[in-house]
Amino acid sequence: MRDTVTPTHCPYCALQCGMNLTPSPDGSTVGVSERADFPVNRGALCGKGRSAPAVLSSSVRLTSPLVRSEEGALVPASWEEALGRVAEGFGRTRAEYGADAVGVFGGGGLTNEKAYSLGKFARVVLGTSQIDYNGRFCMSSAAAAGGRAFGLDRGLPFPLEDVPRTGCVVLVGSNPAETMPPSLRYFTELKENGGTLIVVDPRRTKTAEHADLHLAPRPGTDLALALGLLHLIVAEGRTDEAYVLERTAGWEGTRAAAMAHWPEYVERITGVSVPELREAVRLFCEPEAAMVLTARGPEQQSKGTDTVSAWINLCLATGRAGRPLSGYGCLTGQGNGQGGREHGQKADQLPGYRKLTDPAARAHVAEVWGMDPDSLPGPGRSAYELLDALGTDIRSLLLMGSNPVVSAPRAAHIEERIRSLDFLAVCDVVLSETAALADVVLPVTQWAEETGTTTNLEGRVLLRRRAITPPAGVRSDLEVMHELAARLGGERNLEKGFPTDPEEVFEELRRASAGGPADYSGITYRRLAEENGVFWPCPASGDPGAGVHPGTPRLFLDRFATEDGRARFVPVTHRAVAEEPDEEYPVLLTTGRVVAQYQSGAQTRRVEELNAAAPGPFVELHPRLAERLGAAEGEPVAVVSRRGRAVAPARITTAIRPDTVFMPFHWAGEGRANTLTNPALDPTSRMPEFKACAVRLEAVRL
Ligand SMILES: Nc1nc2c(c(=O)[nH]1)N[C@H]1C(S)=C(S)[C@@H](COP(=O)(O)OP(=O)(O)OC[C@H]3O[C@@H](n4cnc5c(=O)[nH]c(N)nc54)[C@H](O)[C@@H]3O)O[C@H]1N2
Ligand SMILES: Nc1nc2c(c(=O)[nH]1)N[C@H]1C(S)=C(S)[C@@H](COP(=O)(O)OP(=O)(O)OC[C@H]3O[C@@H](n4cnc5c(=O)[nH]c(N)nc54)[C@H](O)[C@@H]3O)O[C@H]1N2
Ligand code: SF4
Ligand SMILES: [Mo]
Repeated sequence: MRDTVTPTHCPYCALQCGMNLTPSPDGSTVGVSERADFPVNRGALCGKGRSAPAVLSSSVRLTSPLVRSEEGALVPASWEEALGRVAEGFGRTRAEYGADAVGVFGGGGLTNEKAYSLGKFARVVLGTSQIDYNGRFCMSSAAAAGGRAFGLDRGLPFPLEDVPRTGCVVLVGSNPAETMPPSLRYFTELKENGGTLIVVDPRRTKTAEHADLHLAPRPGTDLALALGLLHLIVAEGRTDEAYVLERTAGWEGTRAAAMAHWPEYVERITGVSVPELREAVRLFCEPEAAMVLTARGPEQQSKGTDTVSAWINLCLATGRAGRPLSGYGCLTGQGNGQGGREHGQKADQLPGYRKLTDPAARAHVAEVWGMDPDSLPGPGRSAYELLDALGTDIRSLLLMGSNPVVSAPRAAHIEERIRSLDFLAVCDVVLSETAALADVVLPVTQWAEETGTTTNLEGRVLLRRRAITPPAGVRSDLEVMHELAARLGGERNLEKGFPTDPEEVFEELRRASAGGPADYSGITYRRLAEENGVFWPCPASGDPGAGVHPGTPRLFLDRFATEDGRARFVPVTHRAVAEEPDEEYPVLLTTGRVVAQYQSGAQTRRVEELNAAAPGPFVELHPRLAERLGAAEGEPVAVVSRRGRAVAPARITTAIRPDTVFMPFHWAGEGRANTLTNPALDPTSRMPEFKACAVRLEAVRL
């Protein structure tokens, strides 16, 4: 008899907590229970994970394709008609404007199989270079900085289980107490073991409450902060000279840049006092081993890449990378934030974390795809640039796994760009704010209804299993790509390259990734089921006698992934945020998350208990600022930037700097934080400055 309990993983964040699902006897609902065998969360789940089955229910989701009627309404249609319209829409754009006028926008929540197929679909079926995804808005700065320092980007180069055993952890702009609650245990265990926790955040968050030392810099000044710390490290003779000599390159330039950032100067820029800087250096340098972990705070800046480089430099100067229990890591965000950035939905990328501009990579992947490497398009635009080109260079868009009307910077402008498209097709599980603007909406299956792999923030590849039968009327993203390939490929039978069975897709992904930086070729569904996850790189063994590769939980212990095996210092210097406060816009706005909502809220705003816990947007501000404004707790305030105006109730707290306000970005409408945000892009990662823009506040008279 088939076991009715299915061990699987949460649909939301990159922790990818293990959970057991048990369908009710009639199959209409599914229960979540503890899955103690999965080591990352050891049974613990946050409220989002526990309530995730609510979004499987047909009362909140799409169960029929929708097409735009002549009167302009979205009306139910058959799959035949809906798919036909999509093929026709893309076909027309391609005929009129060329292949690059069709764009594709993907998501870091898509499984590896979907992300891989989407990248292939864009390049092989649509023949477009114009594909990017929401991961660009997520960890792209850390990825760029990690790549240039270590020669390889994997969010965490070690498993989370190493965290409690190190001596000190610096969490920079990361709030795991709200964004990955079960992971907080690793940090509290660190403290129980005698280690220390430093939290760098302009707000005293729930995470900061656990810190031995909380540094509250002005938003957008983490780069200066890291340079000030490095200055003190050098001045106090705390560098690890032997390590720097043996394992790194480029120290002199970085040392010189740090020496120019005097602690007093850094104090003026950041608002963090010199004694606090000294204390941070002491806590970080005294133990044998230490870690720096960054998240979106320092990364979502127009200098996010350099900022992360500054923190990596700190690790390299003190010998805290590529050694046991030491290192730099980025806490990635979305369910497949790691795998989704490896297999080709990024504008410049081919599967296996290969570069689209590398002739050898093109030749390898073209062979797997059965095509001439010369017909593979080149790199396209980054996410914001792609969205900004909608309705002009890009006339039609396929959107899979993102809700940019809520989550893109300068969202009112992006919404207008989306409305100006000739044709928009959206695959989603719910009618998101962006899907509501589509010409065709295709309702798809989700996590518990389909099998696929994700790669969590540690680089651990996991098997998410199908536990229940999807409702009638929905199809998987893989089926959608298969059907569209058939319709758009003409005589070429392109659908054969788009299997609908996820395992078959994974088998091809293994071959496509073989030999690349993110090598999955030694990983099979069977291994994933038996071993509870495998860390990449995991090459297939060429020699049958050699046995299987065990996977790589810890990277860089012997050498870094650069040509000479040394890590690279990258000299960086402080620069201001793209939009400094001035008389007209005197306050800095930063944005982020609350525990009970997820991202654009498309899924979690449809769950009753989560809405009860986090019913709507708010503006967090300091009592001094509130007083000046005449704002009272719970009463609406308007936040105005050069991009627009948003209104939400005041939440007055001393836990935030008096020169800064914070808004969560989970809501649409009047309280949409992204109406305000600045799309100034990092020159390397093309990350927008979500974490700092100049605003003014206005009291709203009721
Ligand atoms: N509940 C919940 N959990 C989630 C998500 C969600 O939407 N909701 N999303 C998932 C995803 S995709 C991601 S990327 C992660 C994000 O996880 P986090 O990075 O932890 O989340 P954020 O709230 O965006 O930002 C973290 C902190 O950065 C601080 N911050 C703001 N500006 C600055 C700055 O200039 N410098 C510094 N040092 N800090 C600053 C904010 O005050 C905030 O507390 O969470 C994942 N988990
Ligand atoms: N101001 C501000 N803005 C931000 C951020 C910030 O910190 N501040 N953070 C940024 C970050 S880090 C991120 S990751 C983005 C995220 O923002 P979005 O890209 O908007 O992410 P989601 O809200 O998760 O959107 C995913 C969409 O895909 C749907 N979906 C879920 N599973 C599937 C599936 O399997 N197939 C398909 N086809 N659809 C599916 C969901 O219903 C939802 O509509 O927001 C960015 N925007
Ligand atoms: S922490 Fe993340 S993966 Fe774990 S249950 Fe919550 S949302 Fe799901
Ligand atoms: Mo993210």
